[in-house]
Amino acid sequence: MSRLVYILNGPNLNLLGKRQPEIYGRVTLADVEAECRALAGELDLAIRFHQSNREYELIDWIHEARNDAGGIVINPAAFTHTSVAILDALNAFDAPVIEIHISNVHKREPFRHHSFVSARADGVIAGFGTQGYGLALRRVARLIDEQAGRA
Ligand code: CA2
Repeated sequence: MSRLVYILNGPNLNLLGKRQPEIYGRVTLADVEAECRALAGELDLAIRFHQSNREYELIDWIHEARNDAGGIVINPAAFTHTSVAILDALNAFDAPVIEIHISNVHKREPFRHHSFVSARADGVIAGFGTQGYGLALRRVARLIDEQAGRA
């Protein structure tokens, strides 16, 4: 299986570290990308790291991942709670999918308790702050290794 992993981020995550630090912390999305790149090197993974405020762009990246990726880590942000279209796209992707949320969505408003994406995700991480990205990447690496008979 390919060792390329897509790390996809949904709407408003470009504001990470710049607003609402009490919920999302002070780490920026550029910091998260740098941490993921360093960890990917250790795990012998390649990554493509993207953020968009547009649902169709996230869907297009998921379609692109079908051609060449061995896994997807996705924080769909608010689309988590609304998007059947992103769920449908992920259902057409055959390798591991890990859903990640920076905050503990279950401790927040009831409308954040339901995720369409969780119906497809192989694992869900919530409430570990931005550290969750690294945990998700480690899990995808393990699943790829297991698939390849390396773990
Ligand atoms: O906890 C998460 O990672 C969320 O996916 C973040 C989404 C929210 O809609 C989900 O319910 C949970 C919101 C992302 C917005 O990120 C911001 C970061 C800093 C300042 C403002 C927004």
